[in-house]
Amino acid sequence: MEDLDGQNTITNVRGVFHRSGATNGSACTNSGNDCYVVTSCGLVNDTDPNRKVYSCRMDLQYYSASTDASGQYPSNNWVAYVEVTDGTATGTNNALTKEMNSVLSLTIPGNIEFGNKNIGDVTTAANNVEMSIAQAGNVNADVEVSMASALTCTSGSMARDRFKWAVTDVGFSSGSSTVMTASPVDTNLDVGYGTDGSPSPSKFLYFNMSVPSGIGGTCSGITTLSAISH
Ligand SMILES: [Ca+2]
Ligand SMILES: [Ca+2]
Ligand SMILES: [Ca+2]
Ligand SMILES: [Ca+2]
Repeated sequence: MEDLDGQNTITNVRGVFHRSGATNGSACTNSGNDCYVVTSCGLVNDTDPNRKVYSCRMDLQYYSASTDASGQYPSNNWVAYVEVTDGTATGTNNALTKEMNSVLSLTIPGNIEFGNKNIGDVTTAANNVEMSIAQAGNVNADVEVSMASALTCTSGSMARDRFKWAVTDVGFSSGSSTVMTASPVDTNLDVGYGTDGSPSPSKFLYFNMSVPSGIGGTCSGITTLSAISH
């Protein structure tokens, strides 16, 4: 920035990066969701005696509100506001705008472990597998579930329809449990947006199984879970 009566008369630069709809705009209160304030940015003299170079570092949170077309606030954008204070005159300011991109990301555990089971066992709400899936981006997200093939056991195999998923804590026999399919199905899990108080809200996905006869040993297979926009 430039001040025509000399770089030394520039006393402070305040930087704010905020969502255009944030409460109080450029006078907003610090929040990882929609407002980042640096009250005194770094100032370095330029070789030009009328100029100083400023830097306002802001470490953005992954849950910063998205404002692009598929974001949380598509009609908003983000405003980079810079206010310069001079020892002898009222501060001046300038602002630039930018969209905050949507980042689709969930933390999904790597394993579904049923543990030891006997032939004929059918899981219930009391012993199903409860998988916690947490927000890791800034998009309201669902999970798609699929199982490409049967599970292979030490002897025999377990067909896909021996496994079900649910978004509520119910057993295999419940009407709210859905049989695994080869093609991905939207669970509509609805993992919400993070906030300062709860940066990674999570939801549970429940897995149930019914153990057939004619198998033995250890069974394993691949269930695919993918994050999609809600
Ligand atoms: Ca001045
Ligand atoms: Ca926008
Ligand atoms: Ca349970
Ligand atoms: Ca959906």
